[in-house]
Amino acid sequence: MCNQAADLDSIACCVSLAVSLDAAPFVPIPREELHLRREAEWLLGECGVDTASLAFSGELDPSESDQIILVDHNVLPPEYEYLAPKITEIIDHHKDECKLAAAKTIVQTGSCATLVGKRLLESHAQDCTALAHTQGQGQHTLPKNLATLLLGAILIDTRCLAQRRPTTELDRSVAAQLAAIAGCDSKALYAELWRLKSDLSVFTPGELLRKDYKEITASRVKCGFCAIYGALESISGNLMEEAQVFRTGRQLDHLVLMSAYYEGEELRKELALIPHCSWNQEALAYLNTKGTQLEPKSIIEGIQVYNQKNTDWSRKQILPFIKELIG
Ligand SMILES: [Mn+2]
Repeated sequence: MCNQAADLDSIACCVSLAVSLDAAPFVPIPREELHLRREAEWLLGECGVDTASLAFSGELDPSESDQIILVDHNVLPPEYEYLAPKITEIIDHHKDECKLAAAKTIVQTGSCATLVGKRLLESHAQDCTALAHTQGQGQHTLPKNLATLLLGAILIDTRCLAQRRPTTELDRSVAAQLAAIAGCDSKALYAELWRLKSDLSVFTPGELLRKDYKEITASRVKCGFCAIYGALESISGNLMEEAQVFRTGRQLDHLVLMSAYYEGEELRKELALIPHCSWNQEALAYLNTKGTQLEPKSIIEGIQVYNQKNTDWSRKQILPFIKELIG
């Protein structure tokens, strides 16, 4: 089961693990929203994964499974909390906030696909050794399409292994092993994935908000986080008005918009809080004490947009801070 944002990392981990274990990959978003994740949809196609083989929300009752493995998250979203007794294993790279009794592999790597890739490379290597013993032959490696799928996720999450944080040595070593199996040009694969991910021109503001979304609840305060891969100013249409509609529709107390984009070679990040309210100052001050380095940048439709000077941090770091604040 992948996380509620169902980004490429999450989907790649879920699909490759499910194929390897002969299990059902569960993607907890509506099927019609997969097309918003163009890079994921494209890479699945390139890797020969038929999206008909994936189960989306409403298509499968995960509680009917005896065993569920969580990938790319370690806390169940509120609507899936009832699955807690079924969770047998967790593979994740987010901050460990897990209260579930399950086998855990939680390591803060750049991409969860690194951890799933490591697992699958090891299990296939064991199969290979077993085969060599019984049959005295055979290189039994991870299938090329799964290696490509996982490699694509690592490249997107680590900006082609170039970003200082969160890229780790483990990301580099697993990516190198996967690239050798995939036999593709990592730079070209990354360029195409990034192009698809950052081309926002094909989406309405409402779609951009739904494209990469996570939600938390703490002390009955509900807060949503939209990740957007482009400068907020560059988005045509009434983004902030749509964000207000989105917030009201999901009954959120707060909505955080986080954007990331390149200006030439420079990575830029922005953050905006919706609605405009007194809580915002408290949140900004708290985030800045943690090192987020937010500075006023511009005002869009009456909403203050902040420049996030600490570009090493993404939603993975910011979300737990907000959870601490409201919890
Ligand atoms: Mn991830």
